[in-house]
Formats: sequence, C-alpha cells, structure tokens
Amino acid sequence: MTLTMNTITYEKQGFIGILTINRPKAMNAFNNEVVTEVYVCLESLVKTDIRCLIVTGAGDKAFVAGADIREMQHLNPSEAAAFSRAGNAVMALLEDFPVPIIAAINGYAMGGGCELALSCDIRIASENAVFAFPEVGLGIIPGFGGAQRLARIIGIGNAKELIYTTNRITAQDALRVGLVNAVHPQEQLIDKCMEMAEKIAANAPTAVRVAKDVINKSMGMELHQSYGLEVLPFSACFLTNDRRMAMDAFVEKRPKDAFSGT
Ligand code: DAK
Repeated sequence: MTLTMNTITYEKQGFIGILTINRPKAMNAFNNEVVTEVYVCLESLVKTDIRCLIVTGAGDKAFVAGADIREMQHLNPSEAAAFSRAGNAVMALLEDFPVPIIAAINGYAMGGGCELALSCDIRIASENAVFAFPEVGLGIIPGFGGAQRLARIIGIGNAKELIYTTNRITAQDALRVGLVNAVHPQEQLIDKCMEMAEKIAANAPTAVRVAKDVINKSMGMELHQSYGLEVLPFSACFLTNDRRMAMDAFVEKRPKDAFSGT
C-alpha cells in the first residue's frame, strides 16, 4: 500500500511501513495539515499487518524543524488549544501504536520534531542531525509532551539543560546522552533503519507487540507496582501458534519457520 497526501507519504515494503513528513521547503515543520495527515495515516495503519514503522522527513536537511512558526504566529488561544490537542493525539498514537516505531532522524529535529522522535520507540540519527528545544526562546514551552518524555529518556539534568538553554546538540552528543540509539552516515540511514526494522519484523509479532505494551505501561509506574504486569500478557503469548512453533523448533533442533503472526 502506498499513500500520498499533501504533506506526507506512506509506503510499505514487506512488513515494514515508512511514513515520510514531506514539506522539505519548510524543513518539514509541523502545521495543522501535517498533524491531521499523520494522524489519519497512523489510524489507518493500526489494523494492518505491518510489524514495524519507520518515520522520517523528506530531503537531506530536516527530520522535522518543529511546529510551524509562521502558522503558530497567528493562532489565538483557542486555536492554540486545538493545535495542542491534535498534536498530543498524534504523539499518543505514536507512543501507543501497536508495533514498534523507529524515528530515522535525517537532519534538524527541533522542538516538536524532537518531541515526535521522543514518541517513537527507537531513534536512529544521521551524522548531520541536530537536536534542540527552541521553545523558551520563542516564549512557549515544549507542548507535545516533550518535557516529560525527554527527562525520562535522557535524565532530568540533561533535559533541563537542553530546554532552559535551547542549545543545539549534534548527533554524537545526542548519542552520548542517550537521546538516540545510533548514528550513521546520512546515505546509510534508511538502510540501517530498514535493517533494524526487518530484524524486529522477523520476530514473533504478537510477542513484540505485547513487549512494547508492557514496557510502555511499566514506564508510568513505580517498580513495585509494575511487578506482575507481564503475567497476563506473558500467558497470552502461550495461545499463539508462533510461540508453539518456535519452542518446538528449539527442542527438536531444527530451524524455525517464519513467524505467521498467529
Ligand atoms: N516553521 C516554519 N517554517 C520553518 C521552520 C519552522 N519551524 N523551520 C524552518 N522553516 C522554513 C524557513 O522559514 C525557511 O523558509 P523560507 O524562508 O525559505 O520560505 C525554510 O524553512 C528553510 O529554513 P532556513 O532558511 O531557516 O534554513 P537554515 O538551514 O538556515 O536553518 C533551521 C534551518 C532548522 C536551523 C532554521 O530554519 C530554524 O531555526 N528553524 C526554526 C526551528 C524552530 O525554532 N522550530 C520551532 C520550535 S518550537 C504546542 C505544541 C508544540 C509546539 C508548540 C505548541 N502546543 C501544545 C500548542 C512546538 C513548538 C516548537 O516546535
């Protein structure tokens, strides 16, 4: 399936989906139209057979350079609230999306663009990627859950430094603080992300989905509250043909079949 809208494109290769924010002339900045189209696309993918999704930006300069400042400039408070609600709905949909999402960060990831990446499961950057939270320099704060997610991912001290100073950091610095999982030359970025996506897609689909759900749920809990969270999901995996096939193959010392997702 391929899908082309005004500001996004979507294509599927095997079990991997690739969603591209496509406004390169505006550094793929997030306006209302992008937010709406990303939401519509993601919703339409929830019930498909994809096993991993890659999100990236068009061109070789920007992943997403944040919210569209030209559009935000004219928002009144109620329009700002509507933008906020729509943007947060997209971030929640990404975070709770049933299969893992890899952000392929191919350039500037500023403000809302960095928040978009933070809502994904795994972040892989190209060497030219630049990260920053410019919001307080524009008289606003990160509005798409960035403050909360950033502190959880890179620690509260690093998050506060980035948000209060609006400093730009390189891909290597992002790697050092744990903001991204890996850095690759730009021309290899999508191939490296596809490689990881294929590895994910080759594993038992139900188990991967359940693992994502359990990890996400436990992040909002104290450790002692999350004990036992996996009991029911773990037992549900025992209903799958994939679990039976993989365990039988191990015990019978033969290669596994491809996982069927059943
Ligand atoms: N919005 C609109 N246009 C943008 C843009 C942006 N964020 N970023 C770049 N562009 C446009 C530029 O205006 C320029 O357009 P033309 O002049 O050619 O028409 C074109 O993209 C190319 O940009 P530059 O000429 O500036 O390119 P450079 O290579 O020199 O610089 C840059 C690239 C990414 C460093 C620079 O463009 C830049 O600093 N961009 C702004 C980055 C930024 O401040 N982003 C916004 C962060 S604030 C909310 C939730 C979330 C948010 C807000 C509210 N609510 C809950 C309500 C999020 C806020 C943010 O993201």
